Amino acid sequence: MNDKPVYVTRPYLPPLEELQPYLEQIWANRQLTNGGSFHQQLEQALCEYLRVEHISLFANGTMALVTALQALRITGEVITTPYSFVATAHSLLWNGIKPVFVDIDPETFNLDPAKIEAAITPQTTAILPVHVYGRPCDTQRIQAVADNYGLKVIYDAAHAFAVEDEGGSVLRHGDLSVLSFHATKVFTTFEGGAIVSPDEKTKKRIDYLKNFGFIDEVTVVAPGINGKMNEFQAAVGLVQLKHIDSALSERAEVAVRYREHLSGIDGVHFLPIASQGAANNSYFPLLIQPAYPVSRDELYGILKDNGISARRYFYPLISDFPMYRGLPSAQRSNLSVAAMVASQVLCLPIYPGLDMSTVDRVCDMISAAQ
Ligand code: T4K
Repeated sequence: MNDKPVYVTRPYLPPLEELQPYLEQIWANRQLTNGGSFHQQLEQALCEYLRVEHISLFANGTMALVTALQALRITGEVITTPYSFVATAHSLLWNGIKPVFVDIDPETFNLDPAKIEAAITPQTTAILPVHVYGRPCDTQRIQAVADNYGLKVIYDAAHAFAVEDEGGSVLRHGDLSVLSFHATKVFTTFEGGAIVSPDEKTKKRIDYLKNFGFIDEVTVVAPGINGKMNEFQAAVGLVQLKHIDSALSERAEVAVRYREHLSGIDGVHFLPIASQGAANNSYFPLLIQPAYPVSRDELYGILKDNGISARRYFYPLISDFPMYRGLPSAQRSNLSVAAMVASQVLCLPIYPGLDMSTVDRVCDMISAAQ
């Protein structure tokens, strides 16, 4: 057994000396937060890199989700996916909104657009889909349903940094998109997040909502919150951004290696290769199906015993947690695809700096269980 633990992800950290000048500037200026110069620079740099018009930075992705719902004054019921990190649905509860779970598509693991319509009631005001693993939702079909019923669409794009489709950034879809820059994400500011807005007016509303509702020294126009990203986080982001392309290509190399070594194993299924740009390899999920000789949980245990920390993202389903399972839409019969995927999924280690010999070792363990 190799004694160095292998995690499902590790943050890419740029050389420390690259951060030094930024820290010196913070120490000299003593502007630590509240929209300082690094905050402004990072908003600008991310707009350029992601090719979007308006970005508002946040302290973390969850606060960004909660604020996005506030910004669009969403109330009543919101249709969402059970197959995500729990923060997606928690952001609804924090706004006093009832989540309505709809099943996922068996090919993409994203919200199934064909099943949304049946879940709409007079109380429905919005759809909150997730680009799971950074793979784009069927944005056209979701928008068509939303337009038909006058619903807003907020994308939880926590996994979808730098993901594009034929028309450009996937973040341009819907009314708002929300990113996470947590330590486990492709692009990180330690903790952090952002909302992408389509216009200046919406961005302004979001910006005052994240700063207690202040629009000037003496005027508060809404019951805002403190959701601001600080200058240290923004500095980390500016340095990170210089390395993001190589970090993304290192991830892509790991994904290619897994596909080469794991294809053809009975009972091991992976998502199809996305077209170029339409995936950031933020995760490498497998489905461990009945044809595989041991169960998903047994394989998880075998890897763990050998120092490999694969993760069952996203098991349990959000709808199985105590604060959700009493909802009518949380019933298993309503979410059979999601339940099946959650029982079979295993995300393998993938991150920049993961060496190929470790990737091969993981593949050998998966092959050996045959
Ligand atoms: N929406 C979606 C779809 C999301 O996936 C998330 C977050 C959100 C919204 C909310 O965004 P934030 O508010 O978090 O910005 C992690 C993350 O905490 C969470 O950010 C993420 N999704 C979720 C999918 O994963 P855990 O509990 O699995 O993380 P943890 O601490 O077990 O870390 C996983 C592995 O990462 C560790 O085994 C080692 C490595 N790691 C982790 C940290 C924190 C490091 O190497 N360094 C680190 O600092 O939730």
